[in-house]
Amino acid sequence: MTPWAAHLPPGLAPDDVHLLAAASLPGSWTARWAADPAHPTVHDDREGWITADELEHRSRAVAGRLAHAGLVPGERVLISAAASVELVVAHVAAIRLGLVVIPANTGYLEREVAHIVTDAAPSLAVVDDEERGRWIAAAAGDREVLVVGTDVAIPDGPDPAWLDGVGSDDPAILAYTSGTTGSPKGALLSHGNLLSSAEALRLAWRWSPDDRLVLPLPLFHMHGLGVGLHGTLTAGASVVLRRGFEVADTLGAIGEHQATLFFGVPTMWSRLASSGRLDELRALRLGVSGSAPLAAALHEEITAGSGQRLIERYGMTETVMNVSNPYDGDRRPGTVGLPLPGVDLRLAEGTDEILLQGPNVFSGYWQRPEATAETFVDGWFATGDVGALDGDGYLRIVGRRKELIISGGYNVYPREVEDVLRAHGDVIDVAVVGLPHPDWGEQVIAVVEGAPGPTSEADLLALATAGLAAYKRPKRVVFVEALPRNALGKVVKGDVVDQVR
Ligand code: MCA
Ligand code: AMP
Repeated sequence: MTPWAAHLPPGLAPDDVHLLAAASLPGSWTARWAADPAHPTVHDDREGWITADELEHRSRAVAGRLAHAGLVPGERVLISAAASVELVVAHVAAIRLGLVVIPANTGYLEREVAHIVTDAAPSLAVVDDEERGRWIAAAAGDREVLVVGTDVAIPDGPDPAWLDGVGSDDPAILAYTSGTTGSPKGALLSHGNLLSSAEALRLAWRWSPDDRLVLPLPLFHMHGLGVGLHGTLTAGASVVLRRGFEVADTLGAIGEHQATLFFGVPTMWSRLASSGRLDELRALRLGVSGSAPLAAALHEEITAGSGQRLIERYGMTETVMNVSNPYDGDRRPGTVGLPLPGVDLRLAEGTDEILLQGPNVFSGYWQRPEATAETFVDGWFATGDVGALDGDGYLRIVGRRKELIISGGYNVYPREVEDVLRAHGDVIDVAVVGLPHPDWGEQVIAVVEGAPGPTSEADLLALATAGLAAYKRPKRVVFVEALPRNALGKVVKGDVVDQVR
């Protein structure tokens, strides 16, 4: 039996599943808009609801302006803004035009933004902050980059001839991630990658036009964008955007809009559980957790307090969504479930590293053939995560081969933080590690070899504040006489954790 058959709605067989039938994201979305033009589609607090028809017309108009400004398919557009209807319209316009969207975290500082601009050479930037716009223009240097606000207030133009003309192999999103090693690289995802994953989730989670998602996740990472927004548009459903997560705001929106769906990272679920207001989630049809491990005890606490049996799932920037607990059948705490429709999964011999194949798996890193070659083993994508399968095929993530800290659902690469801190004169060497933490899941800690001066800790934190987005900054600095090293002189991170735990 196909391992993912367990995800399919009753009456549907694997042979009936055609994840790429619509060919591209616009192929899927425009069919939904035409089928029900009056459907309330996207909501924010400034504009209220816009219908499917309004989204179609507004994104068409913005696509006309972008084409009039000279943008052609394949050119990159960097988008960095808080969630809003305007942002969604700009994103959808770029996707319909065949532009490649680079979603960038709004918390990035100049160094982080400049790296992306230099690497990806975007022709257009959509930002909601003037300073970020100036950083982008400065990093672009002599190469011209058009910087606009989320309203894309530039002259109108006619409908471009190539509107909605992309196919499944055409690139859609360039998402920056450090991958298993090295400096941030752009993972290039095609329309087929994103569409197949959104379709798989639509089937597996029974996502229907009647669903209403409350979404406090940012739209600059795959969880909010590839799952929350694209999933909504592919299902012809409705999404209520929030500008961030806060317990009272989220619960208020869920109640006011009679939401049926809520997706969050474990830190959000843990804050909801601590609020004592889990009961307010009772009317949801489905709650989902992902991006970082959800503790089995928290999973059970949520079930007891809300009646919701959460679905935990596993995804990655490079592959969108891979594995999920099933909608029908056992949702097992401590596991991420079974491969999603279309996904093949196996564990590497000897290391148990999770390997993936499927229409959701990206084709490579932007202009990094070597990094791309390293991450594919005999045609399988090596995730850097280590897994174990139980007798029923449920996957448990038991470790990571890559050096990565996941704090509140955001990825922090120790090497990047270490490089920023090494600039300080008191630092002989530094190891950045993640320690277990009740709110963040893992907390970023810098362990410094060197003799501390009177202002060392404050100086180091100031360096971090100047060079790193807030979520990457160490929450604590610990000085040690010597970092633990192996016979080759290499710092042993596991021993560093034991040293400061
Ligand atoms: C904010 N801070 C953080 C984090 N977020 N520090 C560490 N880790 C974080 N995740 C900083 C703030 O800037 C602030 O710093 C201080 O910590 C306290 O902030 P607080 O108000 O508590 O934070 P918040 O604004 O409430 O944010 C917490 C959050 C947020 C809502 C959990 O981090 C968040 O939205 N996380 C989700 C990220 C996400 O979308 N991940 C999906 C990646 P200061 O005091 O200096 O100002 S996609 C992915 O992983 C794959 C594909 C997948 O499987 O989904
Ligand atoms: P990103 O690079 O932001 O796409 O993060 C992907 C990584 O998040 C994966 O490689 C996993 O290490 C981790 N991850 C995502 N979902 C889960 C989950 N449910 N449990 C444990 N780790 C997860």
